[in-house]
Amino acid sequence: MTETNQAPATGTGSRAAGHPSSRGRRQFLRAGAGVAAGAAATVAGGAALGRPGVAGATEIDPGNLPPNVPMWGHYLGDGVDAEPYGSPSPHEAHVVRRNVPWLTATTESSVNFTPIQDLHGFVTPNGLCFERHHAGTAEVNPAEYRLMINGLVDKPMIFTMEDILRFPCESRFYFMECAANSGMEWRGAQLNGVQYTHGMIHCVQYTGVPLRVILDQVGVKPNGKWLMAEGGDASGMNRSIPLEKALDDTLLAFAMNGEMLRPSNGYPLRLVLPGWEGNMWVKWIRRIEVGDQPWFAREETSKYTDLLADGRARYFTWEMDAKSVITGPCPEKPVLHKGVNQIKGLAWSGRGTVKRVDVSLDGGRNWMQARLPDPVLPKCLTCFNAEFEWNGEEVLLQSRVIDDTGYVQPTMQALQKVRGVNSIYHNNSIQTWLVNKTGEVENVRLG
Ligand SMILES: Nc1nc2c(c(=O)[nH]1)N[C@H]1C(S)=C(S)[C@@H](COP(=O)(O)O)O[C@H]1N2
Ligand SMILES: [Mo]
Repeated sequence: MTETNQAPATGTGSRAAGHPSSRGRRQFLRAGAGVAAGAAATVAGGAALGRPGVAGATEIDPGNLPPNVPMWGHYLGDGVDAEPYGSPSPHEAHVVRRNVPWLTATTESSVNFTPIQDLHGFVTPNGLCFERHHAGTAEVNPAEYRLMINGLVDKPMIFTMEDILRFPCESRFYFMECAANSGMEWRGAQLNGVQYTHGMIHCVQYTGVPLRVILDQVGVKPNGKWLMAEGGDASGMNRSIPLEKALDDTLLAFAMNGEMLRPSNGYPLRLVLPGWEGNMWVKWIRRIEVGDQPWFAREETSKYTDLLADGRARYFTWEMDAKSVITGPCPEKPVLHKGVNQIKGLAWSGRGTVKRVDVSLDGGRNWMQARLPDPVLPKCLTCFNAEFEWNGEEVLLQSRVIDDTGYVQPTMQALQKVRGVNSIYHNNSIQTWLVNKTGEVENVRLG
């Protein structure tokens, strides 16, 4: 799975010679085939039906077709209270978080991925938000929960959940991306699915108390310039945070999408650092210490630093640079019919607001501007869409975001000039999907 395969015929020989302009651009590496099996099966299923446009419809009972009344119209359904906490239709059972078993040795120190190919709009449902734990999910009893604030403060304090809930709160939509999202793709196309290449991201509406409100209670001393946020899980994961960010838009969040946080996302209280790398969003937060310099904790020295092309390591890469990806078509969502097809995707920027998204059908030579349906919010996932006409030819799909700072999402080649190939974190390069002649979609690397 970690090997890449050189595409055998494409880009060389007589076919490419017939299209001299495309030579060179059409050299690419294909992703390993392991994860692709599911996608391939979907294509085969769709094709076997011989009815373009009815993707996913497997068996249709002719007795159910209009003007007949389908089975479910013949009897009383479940009443209210059948399910006090609702769940999705059993027909949506494929829309789940997934992990990559070979990636980590245990599930307690691991990650799973949001199925972004199956989501609509920019909000991630709570049960589908990817999880990243260093020591599993802490089972916190909110009645016994305490948040301590100490260090360079006038009055060290300990807060209960009841205390926290007495302060004025705010509700805001933010994306959170793990710095390791797309981290497996640095040396070439690896994982054949957008869930795996880009699924370490979620976007929910957080409700919480601005951290500045709580810091006001304890009074930060004039020499207090840094905070150390510490988790209450068995990993005690901690990160240094500059005071300016804490006083700006940082939240101590207790709710996501209208209900209390899920245990795996930090119940009952987590840090929300809009636009910044997921690792800093300390879950089950138990302590904040105020100091006059950063702590250089494990997660900001041995981990979450970026080895550059010149061999030096860059630390404190807080902001998540602008990034976008097409979530359909993608390896999990093949092109099922000729004619007009929809392109949909997600774009985001940790430095501000998405300004424009362009889409290419030819691997980045020509670009067309995608639509950005409302709302376009800062530090939040932004949907984009466009149409393309498919006539059965190969297409190299790409998207490229530009944010309101003027930053343009780079190609992998441009990124590697600065970052080399030994990076893990902060890969925000342009993704290429090859739509081949059967309509199947593959993760490929141009170059
Ligand atoms: N206490 C604690 N906080 C933590 C972690 C952890 O393991 N323990 N993981 C971090 C990492 S690396 C990420 S990407 C995010 C994941 O948040 P999520 O599980 O809500 O997606 O939480 C961060 N906060
Ligand atoms: Mo992370």
